[in-house]
Amino acid sequence: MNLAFFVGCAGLVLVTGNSPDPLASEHEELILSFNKKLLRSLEDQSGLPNPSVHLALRLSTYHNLDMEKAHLDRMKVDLHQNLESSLTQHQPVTGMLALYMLALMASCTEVSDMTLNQEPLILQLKKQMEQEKEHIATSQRPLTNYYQYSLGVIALCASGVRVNSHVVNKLVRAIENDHLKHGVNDSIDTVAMAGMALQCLKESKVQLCGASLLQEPLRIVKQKLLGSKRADGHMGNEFSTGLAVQALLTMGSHMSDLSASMEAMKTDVRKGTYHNAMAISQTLPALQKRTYLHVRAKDCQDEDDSLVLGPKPPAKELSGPMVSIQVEVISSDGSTSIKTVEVPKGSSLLKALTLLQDSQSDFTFETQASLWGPYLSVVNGDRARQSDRTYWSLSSDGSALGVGMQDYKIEEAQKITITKKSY
Ligand code: B12
Repeated sequence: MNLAFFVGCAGLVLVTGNSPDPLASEHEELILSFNKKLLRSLEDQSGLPNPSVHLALRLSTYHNLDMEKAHLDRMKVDLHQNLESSLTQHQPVTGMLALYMLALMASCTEVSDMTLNQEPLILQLKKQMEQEKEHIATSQRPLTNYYQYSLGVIALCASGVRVNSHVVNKLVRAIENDHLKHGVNDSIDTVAMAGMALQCLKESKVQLCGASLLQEPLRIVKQKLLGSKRADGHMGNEFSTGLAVQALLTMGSHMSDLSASMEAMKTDVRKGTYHNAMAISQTLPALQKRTYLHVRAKDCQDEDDSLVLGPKPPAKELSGPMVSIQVEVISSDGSTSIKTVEVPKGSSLLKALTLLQDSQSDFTFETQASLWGPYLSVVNGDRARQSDRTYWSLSSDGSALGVGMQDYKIEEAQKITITKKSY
């Protein structure tokens, strides 16, 4: 028989008879350190509070209740105001509003009592979904993307609201017609989110659409997720595996089918692949076998309060040798420019582009804040927009970057290509 108990801050130790299971305790140590890394990200209060981070912290087994409460309060003021002003400016906020609702539910806050610009929060999300649905009807694509559309369905469904059957049908069609893309490639993150949305609907007591309508799209989602598994266990890539595991867990997959993916994520944690708080927030729940659908049954009584952060480690100074990089910009009309800049080894791409902008009068760029960090939005005065389905894609020596401009570090000479693409 397995017995479980806590050993101070060292975490959970599983005991079989008298002998501790070293693998189980190693797993819990890893989770604890990963959880602390996510908690640490709350100390940076320069940007908006991140609802995805909040959601993951609340879904965890381990907590620092004071820090989580302070973050919840910041969300209710800063994020709330930001959403209100975006709504006033008629900007789509589907994904952010959905994540905010899920984060509130995970903190046992009654979302049905809350308002945004004097209207119920839930009604605001319903309206966003109506607009998304209308946009699909006229332009064959959501206003934002199917990742956010699916998050919207999850948030409505998890709060016990019936989701309009036309909204559901649009998601079902998108799955059947293979429209869940990241740029032009398959988006396993989006497939996973869509799968969780449909699974929530299937289990919902208020949903009128029959389980039979959802059976085929759920089968396609499961097949896509399992089919995306690489030899190293990742589904899609390092950053989609956590969401894919979550989705498969909601669909009733057994741990034996997911163990290779769990191992792949644990190897990533050990290697330090996940340093962006957003990446941690999408991976930690899966490592603890939790999913976004657990917010439906969240009980905030008698929670653990054992997570404690030590002093902040000092930031690393860059004083290494200089590295020379070429920066190529390819505009939508195909015109190309190439510039060279010297940067300290280990600099981020963001730093490199800033140095280039400071040294050359004919290169400029702008970024916009996002949950993943700075997103490259304007290059040489040319803006890429969600509304016209264009973006500035990033690659190095011909290979697409797997991370953004703040996380990508320049370790050696290379050619960075920034291309305006349509999707
Ligand atoms: C949709 C999407 C896109 C769309 C965004 C536009 C749109 N309206 O649809 C497009 C196709 C343009 C895109 C581009 C890129 N993406 Co993308 N994207 C996503 C996806 C599927 C959903 C994002 C979302 O809507 N979130 C919900 C809302 C509420 O959060 P948000 O932060 O407000 O969303 C905005 C930002 O996330 C931003 N965004 C999208 N991708 C990225 C990537 C980075 C690094 C940053 C800083 C911002 C950013 O666009 C969102 C909409 O405005 C995520 C999957 C995921 N797991 O999160 C991948 C994801 C975030 N993208 C990723 C990557 C790598 C990129 C690119 C860097 C690819 C490249 N080599 O060029 C570029 C960004 C380049 C740049 N200009 O800075 C990775 C990031 C991994 C990491 N560790 O950093 C993810 C996790 C996919 C994956 N599994 O690999 N993306």
